[in-house]
Amino acid sequence: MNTSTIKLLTTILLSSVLFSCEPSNDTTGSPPNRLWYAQPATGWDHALPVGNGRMGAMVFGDPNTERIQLNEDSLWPGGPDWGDAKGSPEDLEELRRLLGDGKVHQADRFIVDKFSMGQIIRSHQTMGDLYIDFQDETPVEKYTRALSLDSALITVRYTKRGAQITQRVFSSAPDNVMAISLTTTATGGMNFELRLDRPADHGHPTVITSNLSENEISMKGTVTQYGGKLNAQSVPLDYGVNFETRLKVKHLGGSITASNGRLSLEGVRQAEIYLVSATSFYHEDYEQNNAETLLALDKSTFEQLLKRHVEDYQPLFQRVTFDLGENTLDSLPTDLRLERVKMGTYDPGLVDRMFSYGRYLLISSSRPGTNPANLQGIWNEHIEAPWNADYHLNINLQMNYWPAEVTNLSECHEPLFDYVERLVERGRITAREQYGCRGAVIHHATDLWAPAWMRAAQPYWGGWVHGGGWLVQHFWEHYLFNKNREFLGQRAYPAMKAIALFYLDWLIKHPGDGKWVAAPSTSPENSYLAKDGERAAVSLGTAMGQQIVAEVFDHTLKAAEELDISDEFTKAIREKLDNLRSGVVIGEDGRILEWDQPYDEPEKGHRHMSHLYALHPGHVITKQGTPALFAAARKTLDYRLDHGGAGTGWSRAWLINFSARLLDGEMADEHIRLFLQKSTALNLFDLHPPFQIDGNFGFTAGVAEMLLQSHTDVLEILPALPKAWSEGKVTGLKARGDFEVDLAWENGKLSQAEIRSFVGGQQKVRYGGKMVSLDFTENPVIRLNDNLHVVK
Ligand code: FUC
Repeated sequence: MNTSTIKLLTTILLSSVLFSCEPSNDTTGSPPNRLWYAQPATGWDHALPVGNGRMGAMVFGDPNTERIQLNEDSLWPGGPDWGDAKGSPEDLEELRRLLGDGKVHQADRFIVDKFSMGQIIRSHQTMGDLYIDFQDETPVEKYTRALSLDSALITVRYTKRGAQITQRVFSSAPDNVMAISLTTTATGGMNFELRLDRPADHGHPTVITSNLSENEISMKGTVTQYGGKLNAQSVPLDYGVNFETRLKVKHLGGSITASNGRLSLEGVRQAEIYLVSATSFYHEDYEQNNAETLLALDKSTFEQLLKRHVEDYQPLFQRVTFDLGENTLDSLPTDLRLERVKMGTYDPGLVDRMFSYGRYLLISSSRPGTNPANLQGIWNEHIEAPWNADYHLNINLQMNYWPAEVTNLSECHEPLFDYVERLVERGRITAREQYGCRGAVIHHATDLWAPAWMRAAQPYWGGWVHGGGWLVQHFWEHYLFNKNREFLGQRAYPAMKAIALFYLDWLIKHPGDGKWVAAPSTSPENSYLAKDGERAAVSLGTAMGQQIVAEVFDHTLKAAEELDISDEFTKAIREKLDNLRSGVVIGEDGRILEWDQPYDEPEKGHRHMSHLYALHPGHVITKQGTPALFAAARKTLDYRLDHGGAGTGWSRAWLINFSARLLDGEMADEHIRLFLQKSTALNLFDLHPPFQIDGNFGFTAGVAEMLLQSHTDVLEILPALPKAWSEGKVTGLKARGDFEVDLAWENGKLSQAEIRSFVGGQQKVRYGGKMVSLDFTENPVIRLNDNLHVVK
């Protein structure tokens, strides 16, 4: 054992002794489902997140200079004015000619030159920071900082000069406010200064004012991006979303004064700080909106706001519980617990915490009426964030929503649908002007303004047209899970139809076999070695492209059938689907081909495993239905992993989902361990690195997939349970067909399953090699034992 290991073990031992009596600060009682720490955050990804879907914060819990980093989901520079299309249908013809002639390097250059808007810097931005300066460095004692997942509340508590200080923070959806309360038991109260700040954008600061009569500070401005770039050209953006953030403080005892944009409070025993924020993206009259929100707040106390917040949050969060029966380590701070895991000790309790955390993060970053969760959810401290904290559509945005249906947070999926509908509208212009196609095309990355353009400085990461094809599957899945016909007819079908229509026009006949192929095509972020041994990206079809087109056609036809639609359009899809080039072709070495031909790969362990889309999130490759492909998928994954695959957090999270679909609990478990060891920050945020939230959501979805699957016509119970999860229980998971499922297991074996149907009908259920067919028409609730016998 080296000295750092000994030091760590001693810390862990001491902490468990010191903190084993750390009381629950939960509003809901025990057992506390929380992340907690025995010290202030040492960095941004040690701080704890709260959010109401639109407004978020990272709470550091610093007793000297507290920092609460603030976010709002529409703080973007620029506008919808950077165009929709580049290039022309004639350019597309030329590109296809080059490909047909095997001039792939020329095709690579051509696609970028003619169609791409190039590299773009236009980023989601931080709202700034609230600082609470206590200006008192007296050491504190009995420090705890906790995020309760049960009540979406952060509590920081410590003693300073013998007095106990408590800080609570939450972000309320029903009251549209971020609320902070500070209390002290010191009879003389406490002194502190409040200030708002925002990082300057290339030397351009945001206007901050304070107004004593209102006990207020406000911060107003326009989101700019003076370092903006379009197509590698510097394009300073001095326009964007206008915003106003207002802070109002109420205090008990003591006094308050304002100067230099700060509020100084002296001798107060209690302070309540309310932050509201509104933007021109959501409201033309956003200042008026803030004024109304603040006025409404006057009618409630902090405790009433907290009560309403918890009452709003809990019905979502409590729909699902997951417990692996290992809560003995809850007395250990979360960062130390994670350190133990990184050193090789397994901790199932941390796995169920991570699962719940993913649901907490989705509820906190994606609520009806907000923008969808971006690459960082809503938590972003930058003016120029990594990858602009935007919407990447070649896996990342989709992964954010993988847990939405199966973990019973269907409403949290809604911002994605609103957003995709905006994308489809702009994508219609792009499809028509750029390619001469009907319907809508959506490329690989976009932002608040929902342009559907191609954005590629390099063809291998940007020359991809299947963002829309992948995204509309979410509409179909939402329907499968909820069986809401109105949603299917009014929202899902029109979106699916727009994309299917594009593909009808986009497909060409492959010069080799004459079958329909989506070309030009790339495989997300990856390249192949062309005949001359040089890297190339664009090709005459890719596995993922073909798989997505097939799925769009198949699901659009199914949707049409449900809606009793049969017309020229459905006929045309049927014809093309029947003659579509397969996207799941097994190569000579037994792996699934990623491109239209078996090329050599320069990056054999590439993080994207796009050619396995048909295994997950697609439904085509299954053990029972396609055993040869199932074996080939396994081989494909093994090969990627043998060459150093799953190098990013989200990639590892995808592996958990793949393993579950391969019905291999041990493999899933291994990737869970590796995710925690290699890709998890101290606050349990996923690390690409840096922080990228997709991995958190992918993790939660993957765990759900290990417990319950419903992507075929069979509901699979505990399909990938690892040995390490010898006992546990999960309640409230959802299955396609509108079922809710509770499961309990002991010694690695199912002890009871309860399946609740909301629409009735027949359903096949499988567990441990046994299958039964159940009729829910008479009995909407059916309980089964490990033999799948119905029990009372
Ligand atoms: C995809 C990935 C990268 C990164 C970026 C935001 O394109 O290939 O790893 O996650 O999105």
